[in-house]
Amino acid sequence: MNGVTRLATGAVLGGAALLALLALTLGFGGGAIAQEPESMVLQLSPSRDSGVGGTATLTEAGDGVRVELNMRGLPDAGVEHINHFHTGGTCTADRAGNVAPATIPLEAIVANEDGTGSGTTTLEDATLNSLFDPGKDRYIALHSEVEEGEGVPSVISCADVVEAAGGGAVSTTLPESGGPLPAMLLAAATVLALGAAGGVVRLVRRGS
Ligand SMILES: [Cu+2]
Repeated sequence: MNGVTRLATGAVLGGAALLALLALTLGFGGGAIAQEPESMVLQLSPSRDSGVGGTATLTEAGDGVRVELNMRGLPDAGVEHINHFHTGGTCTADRAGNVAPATIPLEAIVANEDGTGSGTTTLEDATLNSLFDPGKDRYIALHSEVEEGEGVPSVISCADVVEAAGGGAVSTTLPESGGPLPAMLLAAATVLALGAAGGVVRLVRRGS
């Protein structure tokens, strides 16, 4: 290994160390192994042409997971919509008529005048890892209005409880005060650090 190579390697390693430091600073991990984000957002999309969509924000709290649903497009103000985690199926299957059993009830949502509605439920002793277990199909389903004597009404909005392709969450969240997402900051830092490391390597090579 000649001096130039050593210098270049040092620059790259320095860049990597900087990246690791940035990752830690931004709250990713706390060790060498990346950890689950503390909050995940799932998008509920309409089933059966309901036009009802929304988000489910799952946040790991000290003693469980808080599940917050924020819906929009609800057709009738004042109507209560029950919703649950269903286990052993998917939204696609549900839409095809194969409804999986409801396993975890969530706080019912009452539609506001503007078609929005929200509900928050804390699932004690749950973890994001357990809810997002890749070995278990799960979905969050919001039902249409309960009609007396008609059993559980059909699902009108649905989100599969899965992590997005690429291994990350669908998205991570910050408090609603806003600001750039950590992932974006990390990406920017990565570009900067790699650019810096590359610049040093180029300088070293040019000098040789
Ligand atoms: Cu249900």
